[in-house]
Amino acid sequence: MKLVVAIVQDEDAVKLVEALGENKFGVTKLATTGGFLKAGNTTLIIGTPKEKVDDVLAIIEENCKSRTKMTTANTGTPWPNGAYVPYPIEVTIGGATIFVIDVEQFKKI
Ligand code: 2BA
Repeated sequence: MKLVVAIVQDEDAVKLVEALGENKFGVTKLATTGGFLKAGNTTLIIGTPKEKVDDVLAIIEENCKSRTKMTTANTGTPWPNGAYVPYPIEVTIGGATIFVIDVEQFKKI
């Protein structure tokens, strides 16, 4: 048994959950926040037999796109008045960030 933890963009989450459900995978959806952009994203946890992990990864790949987003960063050195000046930067957010974890026990009580 494996646990697939997939952090995906909110824009892709609904159709990804639908596709996983259509393929009979159990999935739990969590509303999460990225540490860098401090914007909402979605984390899915999917428990699955290890021989089905590749199927889960293929469904994630089919349903998640990478996108660029603009954000702001502060300059490294402050102006004489002590203020940091924000400037725009573009970041590429991956289609999904995925961890595959061994499950020691799986029980439904
Ligand atoms: P965020 O932390 O909001 O990061 C969004 C995107 O910003 C990242 O996309 C990356 O392109 C960029 N980024 C992140 N940290 C950066 C930094 N220190 N300097 C410059 N750019 C930076 P992804 O790498 O595709 O990550 C998408 C989301 O997946 C992340 O949202 C975070 O929620 C999660 N994530 C990524 N790597 C992770 C990890 N090692 N552990 C846990 N969560 C992770």
